[in-house]
Amino acid sequence: MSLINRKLEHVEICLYEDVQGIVSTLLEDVTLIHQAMPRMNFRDVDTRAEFLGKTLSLPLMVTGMTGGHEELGKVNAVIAEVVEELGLAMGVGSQRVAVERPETAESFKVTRRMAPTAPLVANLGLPQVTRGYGVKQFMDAIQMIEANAIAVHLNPAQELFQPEGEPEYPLSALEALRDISKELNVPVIVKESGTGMSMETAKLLADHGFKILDVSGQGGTSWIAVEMVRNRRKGNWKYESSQLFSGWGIPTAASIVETRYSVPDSYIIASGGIRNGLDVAKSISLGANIAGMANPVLHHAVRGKEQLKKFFEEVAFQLRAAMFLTGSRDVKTLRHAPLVISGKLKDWLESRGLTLSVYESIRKGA
Ligand code: FMN
Repeated sequence: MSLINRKLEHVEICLYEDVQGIVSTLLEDVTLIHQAMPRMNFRDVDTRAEFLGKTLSLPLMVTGMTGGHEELGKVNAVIAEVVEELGLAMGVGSQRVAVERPETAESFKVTRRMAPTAPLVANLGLPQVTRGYGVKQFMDAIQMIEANAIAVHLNPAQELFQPEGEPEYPLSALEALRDISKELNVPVIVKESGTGMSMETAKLLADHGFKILDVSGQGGTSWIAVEMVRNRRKGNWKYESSQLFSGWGIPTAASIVETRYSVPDSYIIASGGIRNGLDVAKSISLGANIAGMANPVLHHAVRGKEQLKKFFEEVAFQLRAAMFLTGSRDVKTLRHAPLVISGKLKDWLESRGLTLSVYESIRKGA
C-alpha cells in the first residue's frame, strides 16, 4: 500500500471508527484545588506561553497529523489559518511521503503560506533514520514548511502492529539522530504518538541531547487500535494481537510526571487524549509546558475554519476558567497550583517509586 493511501486510510479511520478513549489519560485522578478568593478578575487571566522562541496566546499546539494528498492539504490549510489567527502552534504529519515524492509537498507547504508567523513543526519518524535518512532529508522536511522545529516520532507499537510496519528501533538510530540534530538549524522534538513516554525513555532521550519531549500518552487516539481496524479489514493475522494490545501504553498524566521527574529541565508537550481546556490546565499543573491535541482538531477542521475556531475558543475559555478558579494569574503560576493526585494515578506513581513529596518540589522548581 502506498504511503499516500495509508495516510488517507489512517485519517478516515480516525474520523469514522472508535479508536479513542479505550483507556484513560488518568487526568481524572488530578484535582486542581478551588480557590474561593482568586485574588484577580477573570479578565486578568494571562494564558500566554513561550514555545520555540515565540509567544503563543494559549499553551497549546496542534500535533502532527496530515499532508501528502490534495484533500489532506486542505485540512492542513484550515488548521494553519486558524492557528495563525488564534496564536497557536502546529505540527504537520509525517513528511516522509513528500521527501520521497516531492509532487506531494504542496499539501505541507500550504501550512507556511496560511501561517506565516506561527511556530510550525516538521515531522519524520525514527524508523526513517534507521533506514538511512540523514541531514539532507531532515533539511528537506524543515525547509518545505520553513519549520521552527522538527518532530521525530517514536511509534514502536504502531509499527509493530501495522500490517506493513517497520519496527526498527536500534540504539544506533538514536545516536544517528543525535548526529543529524547537530547539523540542523532548528531544534528536534522527540514525540511519541499515543503510547506515552516513560522515565527511562525520557532519560535516554535527554542523555542523547533531546530535551523537548512530546509525551503523547495513552488515553486519546490509540494507534494500535487504528492498526487493529486495518488488520480486521485486511483479514491480517495480527488482528487479534492488536486487539489484545489496544490498551497498551502509559497514560498521559503518568507520562507527564515520569518525564518531568526524570528530566526536570525538559520542555514537555503534554498530548494524547487532551480534549478540553481543563485537560490543558491539569497537564500544565502536573508539569507540562504546553499541551497538544490531534484527533479533536481533525474532527473540527474537516467541518471548516469557523467550527475549528469555535472549538479552540471554548478550550481557551475552559483553560481560563481553571486558571481563574485556582487563582493562577498566568501559566507559570498555574504550573505551581496546588493539586491532589488520587486513585490509579497515585498508585501508578507510587509503584514506580515516585515520591509525591519529592515530585512536588520538582514540579514547583521546574
Ligand atoms: N504523529 C506523528 O508524529 N506523525 C504523523 O504523521 C501523525 N499522523 C497522525 C494522523 C492522525 C489522523 C492523527 C489523529 C494523529 C496522528 N499522529 C501523528 C499522532 C498525533 O500527533 C498524536 O501524537 C496522537 O494522535 C495522540 O493525540 P490525540 O489523542 O490528541 O489524537
